[in-house]
Amino acid sequence: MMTGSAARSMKGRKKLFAIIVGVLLIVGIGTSVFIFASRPDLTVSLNKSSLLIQRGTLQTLQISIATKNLASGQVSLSTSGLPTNVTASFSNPDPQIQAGGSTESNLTITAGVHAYGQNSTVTITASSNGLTRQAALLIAVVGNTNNYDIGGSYAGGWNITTINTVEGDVIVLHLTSSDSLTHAFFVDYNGNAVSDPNEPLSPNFTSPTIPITLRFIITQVGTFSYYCKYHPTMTGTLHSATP
Ligand SMILES: [Cu+2]
Repeated sequence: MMTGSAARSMKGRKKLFAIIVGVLLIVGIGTSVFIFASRPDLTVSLNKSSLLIQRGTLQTLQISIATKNLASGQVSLSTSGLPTNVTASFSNPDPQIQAGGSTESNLTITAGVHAYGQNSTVTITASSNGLTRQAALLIAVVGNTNNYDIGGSYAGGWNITTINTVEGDVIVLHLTSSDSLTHAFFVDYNGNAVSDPNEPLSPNFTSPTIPITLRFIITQVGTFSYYCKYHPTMTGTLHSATP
């Protein structure tokens, strides 16, 4: 059983302890903020995070580089992870940067006539005075657009049984049902004869006269089958080459 004065002194010690912890926390946070604020830093940023580029064309982006608490010097810029037959060049690959200053360079991305690649993450690296920072740019190379009017029936199959294309091309199908039955077109990239989430699939269509449209980009190279989702005997072959 604690006496009244013992309880009071216990309360006093707890209060003192809380004050000491509070002071230590404030000093600690203050010191971290100071260290963080005076830490040398380099930032690199792009005016775009993704780029859709047509085969055989080029596009120019801006890169901004800034420093904080870092001595003046040269910045070296480089890229990695470009899609096949895509090149990158900097208007100024080694810009000078002042202490606490900023600089810019243009980055020109050129997709050759044989370029392809749907989901390439290109890394832009900037280095100066021992610090290295990176920015990411997602690039997809797009090819030509090819339209096909495809009709299909359960008894007769598809009226087009071969599609020749190249990776990166855009395929636009105008689909009709010759027998008014319900059909749905899909490309079977993985060869399991069923429609999977990452494979192009049309909505159902039943009209012999009013087509529905399926638009997709060829993302793979190889020979694949296409089917009707409801009638596996309705098949065709899609040949996709490298551009
Ligand atoms: Cu069908």
